[in-house]
Amino acid sequence: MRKVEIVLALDVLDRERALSIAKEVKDFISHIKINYPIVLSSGIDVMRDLSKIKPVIADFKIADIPYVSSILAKISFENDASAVIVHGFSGRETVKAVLDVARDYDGEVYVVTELTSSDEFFGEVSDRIARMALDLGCHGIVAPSTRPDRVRRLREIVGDMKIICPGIGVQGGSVEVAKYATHVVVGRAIYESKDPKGSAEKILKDLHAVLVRRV
Ligand code: 3DU
Repeated sequence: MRKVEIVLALDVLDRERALSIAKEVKDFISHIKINYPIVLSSGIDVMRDLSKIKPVIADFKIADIPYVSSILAKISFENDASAVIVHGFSGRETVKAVLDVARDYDGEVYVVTELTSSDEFFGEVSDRIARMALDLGCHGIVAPSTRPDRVRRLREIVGDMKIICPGIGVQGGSVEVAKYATHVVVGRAIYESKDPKGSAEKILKDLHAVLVRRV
């Protein structure tokens, strides 16, 4: 049966706390996603340490000119990221530049289509971003679990590419996206829980229940 895996979003500020949560839940997650909060507060070395526990996705949501974007990607891969996230709205040249760097490291590139928190400027634009990601040979797209209908539509566009869906838990996203996603991103619902391991296990069960129901 198809699997849906959890990407742990570690937006905590303290290095030791990040490592301890990652170790506690490692059996229930496939990846760790880091973002600016942990790197700006505890230094980029934390990426290397976390990558010894699970592959790290560097979610710096790269959105700059191709030259600067390629530097950001290079720094991420040099610090043991297995994948980087780039904003699709930055355009084809930026995404291509990031992809070129990723190839040198055997790394992956995931492209943000639309955010969970707002669809003010998205819609048709995110369909076009998904098509671009597919055309360029990116490895995945990031799509909102808060709008499962959009994820279904984006799945039609990208075929069998990875779809990574943030927003499960505190943001109120729906586990129903398990029907279309390969990965869901969960942060606070795990790391702010009194029982991070139990919470991760429960979310994984809920996702699998959606898949079983479907068969
Ligand atoms: O809401 P949570 O605590 O589960 O964290 C969600 C993470 O996913 C966080 O790191 C954020 O930067 C990322 N993310 C979104 O929440 C929404 C998006 O559209 C894209 C990324």
